[in-house]
Amino acid sequence: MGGVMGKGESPKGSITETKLETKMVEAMRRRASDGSSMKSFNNIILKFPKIDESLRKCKDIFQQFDEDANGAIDPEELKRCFHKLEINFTEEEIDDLFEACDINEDLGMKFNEFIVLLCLVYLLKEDPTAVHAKSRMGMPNLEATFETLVDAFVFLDKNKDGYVSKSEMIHAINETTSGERSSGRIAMKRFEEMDWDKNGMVNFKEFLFAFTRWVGIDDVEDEEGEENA
Ligand SMILES: [Ca+2]
Ligand SMILES: [Ca+2]
Ligand SMILES: [Ca+2]
Repeated sequence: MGGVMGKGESPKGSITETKLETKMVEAMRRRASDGSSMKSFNNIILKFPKIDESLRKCKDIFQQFDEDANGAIDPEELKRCFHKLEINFTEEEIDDLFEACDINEDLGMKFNEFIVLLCLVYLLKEDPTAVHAKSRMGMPNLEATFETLVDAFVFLDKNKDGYVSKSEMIHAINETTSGERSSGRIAMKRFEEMDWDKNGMVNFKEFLFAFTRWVGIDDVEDEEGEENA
């Protein structure tokens, strides 16, 4: 194994850092200083069903803000959504978020894109100078789920630089799956899925998109009837 953790792992240069990504990484580093309540990789896996359930409930919120019911939230709908949720982001910030989460570049937030966007808002909205408020966005249940996702990321990001590197992922896996090679292989495969630009580092946005795929959120495409799980 060539890659020992150290200076060489700095993401600078290998990642085109946008303003938004810089903010995201900074917010994650601040949050990381509070530590993680996760004790193991397994701990995260065990939380999947609950996270899945909570995110699916978010479909109501999505539909509420998809005013013309075309299955996507366009930039104007998003601005009204932020206004309604009292999320005081500037136009530029909203545009940046939209662009960052519009993965298929169709100028609309599909359900999975919207969830990632809201979770990034949750992370970014944290004001370190403010007294800890009960709720940042007025959606306590959903925010608890977002907190779990942030917490999981912080657990994986051992050196607290705001990115999960391949070696951190290996570390997390080795720590917990004593001898279980197959689950380690699966986890590595998942890491590779997360790491879109293949630079060996995964940021929180990539992590979230991967997560929506794992729990199957991205399969939820404007289905008509109710799903009976
Ligand atoms: Ca719409
Ligand atoms: Ca889109
Ligand atoms: Ca890291």
